[in-house]
Amino acid sequence: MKTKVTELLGIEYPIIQGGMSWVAEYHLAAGVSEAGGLGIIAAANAPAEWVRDQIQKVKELTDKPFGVNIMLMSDNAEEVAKIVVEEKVPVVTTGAGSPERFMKMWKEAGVKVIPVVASVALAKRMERCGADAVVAEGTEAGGHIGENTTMVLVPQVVDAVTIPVIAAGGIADGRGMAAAYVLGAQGVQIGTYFVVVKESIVHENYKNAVIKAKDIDSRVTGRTTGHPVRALRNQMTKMYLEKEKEGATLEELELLTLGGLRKAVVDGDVINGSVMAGQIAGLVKEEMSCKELIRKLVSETDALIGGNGLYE
Ligand code: TUI
Repeated sequence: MKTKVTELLGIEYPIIQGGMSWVAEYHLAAGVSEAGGLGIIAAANAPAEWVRDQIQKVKELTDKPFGVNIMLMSDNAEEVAKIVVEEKVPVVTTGAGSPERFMKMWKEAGVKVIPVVASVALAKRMERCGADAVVAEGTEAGGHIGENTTMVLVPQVVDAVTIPVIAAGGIADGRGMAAAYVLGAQGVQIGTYFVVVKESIVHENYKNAVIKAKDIDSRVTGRTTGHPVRALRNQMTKMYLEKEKEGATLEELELLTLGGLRKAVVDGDVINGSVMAGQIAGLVKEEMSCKELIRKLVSETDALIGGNGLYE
């Protein structure tokens, strides 16, 4: 399954793992890379030295390419941006902002840069400042999201840039992956399904919540604050949405989500925590290894669209 994305990154299959805060640590990243995709460590809001340690641990487990995701709203994004260069990380993905300020440093160091974008405008800006590819992430995705759906965003980004486009948001099987190709993407980024794989260290309660979730079980909090976040509905999302409707202050709302992702991922508190997941959670039915999942995605996609020249 050779595409411009597999060539660019030196990987076997054009499947990259989402940079999920707290979830995307070295066991998962190494598992995805060893299975022929691109594993990602999420720096999120973690201390920079934790990120360095995670990078070194991935290198011990695999010789294959991997990446680090930098959450641009984080206070220590710059420190992590430098660590990526020092540790010779082959690929960086970014989220929740524009990585323009780090681009020159990364390009000079030979780091491949793949910003995650939720709009055509940002995709164009990223191409202009030297991005190697973009992930076009639809609002179906989990976590911090934009407004456009994947169906709408991907073909418009494909038309607007000449660099390869990787589709994200709502993809969890070969049908979604084949659809992404038909829309013009040359790879996919998958988050929600990787939450429940065997290599994922996420608390069992979180995995079970994703596996049990139905199509209508996610909610978007924070639309009024300008930071919309998709998570599975629970006591926290219910209270948050009620308070948002009542016009609560930013401080009041933040109290509800403070440390919420850690609560869910580490402590397994899926009632008060933030159980971030995409709308496609309804399609995620069982826990399997990274290898099994990637093999399943590739064989399903091949059966649908293999051999017709779309993977070029
Ligand atoms: O970044 C994501 N998903 C995320 S980040 C995140 S961290 C977090 N943790 C706890 C609470 C809240 C957030 C969780 N999920 N996806 C990529 C993405 N980027 N989606 C949307 C965007 C985006 C939005 C606006 C990128 C740029 C942007 O504007 C930038 C500009 O300057 O125009």
